[in-house]
Amino acid sequence: MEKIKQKESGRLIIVAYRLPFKIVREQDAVQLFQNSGGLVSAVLSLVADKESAVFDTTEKIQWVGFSENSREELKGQSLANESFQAHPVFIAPELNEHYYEGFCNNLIWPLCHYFPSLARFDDVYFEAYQAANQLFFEKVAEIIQPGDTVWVQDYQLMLLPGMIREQFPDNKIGFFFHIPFPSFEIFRLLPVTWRKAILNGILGADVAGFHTNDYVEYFLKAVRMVLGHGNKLHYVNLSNRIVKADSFPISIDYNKFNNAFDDPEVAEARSEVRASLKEKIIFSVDRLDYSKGIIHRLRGYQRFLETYPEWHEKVSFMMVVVPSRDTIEQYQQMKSEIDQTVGRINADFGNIYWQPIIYQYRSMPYNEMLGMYTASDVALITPVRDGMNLVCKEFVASRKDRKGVLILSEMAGAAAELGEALIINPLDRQDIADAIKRAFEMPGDEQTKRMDAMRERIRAYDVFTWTNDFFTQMTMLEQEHERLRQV
Ligand code: GDG
Repeated sequence: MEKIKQKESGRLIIVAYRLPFKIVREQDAVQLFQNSGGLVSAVLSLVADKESAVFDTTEKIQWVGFSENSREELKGQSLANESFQAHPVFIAPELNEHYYEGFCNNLIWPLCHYFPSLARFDDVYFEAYQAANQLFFEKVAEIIQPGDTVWVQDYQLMLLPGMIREQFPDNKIGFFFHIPFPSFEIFRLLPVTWRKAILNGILGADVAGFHTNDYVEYFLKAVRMVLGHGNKLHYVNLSNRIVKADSFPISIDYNKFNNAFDDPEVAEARSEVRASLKEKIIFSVDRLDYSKGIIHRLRGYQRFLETYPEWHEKVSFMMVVVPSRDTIEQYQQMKSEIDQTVGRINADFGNIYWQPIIYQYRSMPYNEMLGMYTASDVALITPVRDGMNLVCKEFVASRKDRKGVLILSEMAGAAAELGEALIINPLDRQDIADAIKRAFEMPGDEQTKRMDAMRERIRAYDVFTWTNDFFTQMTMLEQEHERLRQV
């Protein structure tokens, strides 16, 4: 993609639920530990290189996010490093409980991941959602200047673009939705006033971004059905403005993962994994969540062991589950079901020489995770629903040796881009079992051919292209507005 020529004049303000660094209070001072997540590095690229930078490189990126520290703890402290100036939003614990745990994680998350039976509809949640979005708005209002561009992130802040637009109609506003936007039959389960507020909120942006074309279509249909605003292709015509809804498939730092293959620590971890496991290695890593399809994956693996006994004692499945929300009963139950299923499979099929599943409930250091990515024959990624899924892209990018097979759920946003993977239905255990067998038997040159195609696609559309693409669309839309004003 061609780099955007016209520089944005003002500063960039990111608004996300989380700040770009963890703040640790130490006696009189604070220490800032910058996150290494995708969004942080993507956003940094917008100001990194003066030649190609999209925003004013003399200004820090302004970042508005929820503070886990109290107002008193942060009083008088500078919350800036060389790249970011943080603006903490303080949300009282009870409000945050209803807003973040309640509306966001007990309602929007299950609905958008097609688990309506887990969704809790509670008026208190929606009131808290409005109140919390208002707190983020007040922080933005304190710092925004003419010419600034605001980029609002994700389902925790769907009302915010509308709030900003109302008070600051001339600033450019972007919005990006990181989880699946659901089909209309699911979206319409939301109470009428809530769904209107959500759509009007998102439409406050100039450009609303989603991972896939399907999500864009679902969003546009919801806008038509709920608000009655028609669209021409990706453009929604409001009385005084045009909003563009488009797909921007988030990606990763391809070079970082590709280069990791040669890192001595990664190479050492790779050798250790290979030496300690059987001849064929499968891995998976995900947060503990019902959307990730962990139980279905285990059932698929069990079916593989039942159907193809010739692979017994020759395969190790390394399954890492990263602890998440395990103080909530539903997650505890899920964890016990996973523990029991792993135990049963190991007991039924294993012997003193062979443990079919090596299961860890912890997060892994980066180098160890890369050792596992690069040592494995198969990445088994089976979410029952996932906005994008970055692990599969990281696996592919890390395979500088051009070997390995990706088995990927058709329900992950990434499946739209990675058609050379073995695409499976995560609810179909036989489909998973057959895909594992096929992966194990796949000739090396076929693995390389598939890997090359996927690697090239991720290389060409990495996370830096993703951000650049988004802001190119913002600029193009502004030019389109100019043209329409002159007609
Ligand atoms: C949302 C959407 C969408 C995981 N375990 C460890 C570890 N990780 C890192 C991975 C990867 C990231 O966490 C997880 O990425 P996902 O894409 O699965 O994302 P979510 O956090 O669920 O977030 C998702 C994403 O937003 C982006 O828009 O793709 O669909 O749900 O980067 O590497 N990293 C380390 N140890 C671990 O144990 N070091």
